[in-house]
Amino acid sequence: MQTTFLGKTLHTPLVLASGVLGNNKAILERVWENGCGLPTMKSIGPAPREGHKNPTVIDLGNGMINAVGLPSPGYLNMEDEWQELSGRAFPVNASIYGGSVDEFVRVAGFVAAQGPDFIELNISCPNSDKHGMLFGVNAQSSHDVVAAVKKVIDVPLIAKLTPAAPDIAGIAKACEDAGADAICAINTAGPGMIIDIESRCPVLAFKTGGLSGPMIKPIAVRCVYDIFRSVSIPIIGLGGISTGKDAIEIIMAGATLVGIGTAVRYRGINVFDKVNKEINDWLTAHDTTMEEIRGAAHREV
Ligand code: RRO
Repeated sequence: MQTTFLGKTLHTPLVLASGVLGNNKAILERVWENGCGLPTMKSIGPAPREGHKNPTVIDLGNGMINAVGLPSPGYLNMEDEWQELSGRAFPVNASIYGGSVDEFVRVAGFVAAQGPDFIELNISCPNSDKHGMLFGVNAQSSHDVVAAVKKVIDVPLIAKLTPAAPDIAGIAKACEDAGADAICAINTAGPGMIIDIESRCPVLAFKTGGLSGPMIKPIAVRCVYDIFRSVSIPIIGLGGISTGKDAIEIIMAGATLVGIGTAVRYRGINVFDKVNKEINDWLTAHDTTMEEIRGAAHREV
């Protein structure tokens, strides 16, 4: 199921969501070999950062809550990773974050020079009061950071958005106007909180965290549906996609590519091959194609 995305040919329409499997070449290559068309790296930040204290990830059964806390070696301390990745045979999407427009620009400029196929601007992380989501909940700051980064890179830019924005379609439009080449929606939802009633304490050490997995799929589908109506750039749709039918649903909302994150934990690393097969089986049974169903939910009946 070859797909063209921003001028690149991907062997499948499935994307590994950022943050799920880290930045090691061997693991990114393994997901690609297992049917992922575009592996995304864990967000790279401006300085070394440990992340939050444990526990950082809790499985809630119908999804997960995480406050991993943006751990990163920092963009200047990844020589080994870039060296390894330079000889790769697969495409890579490098996710980055910053705490200011200047930091985003610095990290993006450096990372773009290391040869990723795409740069994903993470303006949507729920787990820091300083980085990420701060930008993506406001149209002006989203526009400003995209416009500034766009000036210093010639790699296609994908803006990753948060469902916490009151008007995600307006944010997507602001990113498109600033020069974003694609939108990725959604990052984790919330933030949420779980409390252990015996100890009477929030379970996560950071107290709050982003929600992912099946419980957020309707939010992701609504966000992609709204974004599709407000922009003409392609959308990577993700948020609770676990099966071929989930993928078909978000494609009908308007997604060109489909991201998978939490389902890697639930269905294993070959979830990509499984979902590709399920998409194909559904398309064959309905005698249709991906192109024909993209945005189908917008047609007047
Ligand atoms: O590292 C994290 O805590 C994290 C990030 Br950067 C993000 O973008 N989304 C998320 O759910 N967790």
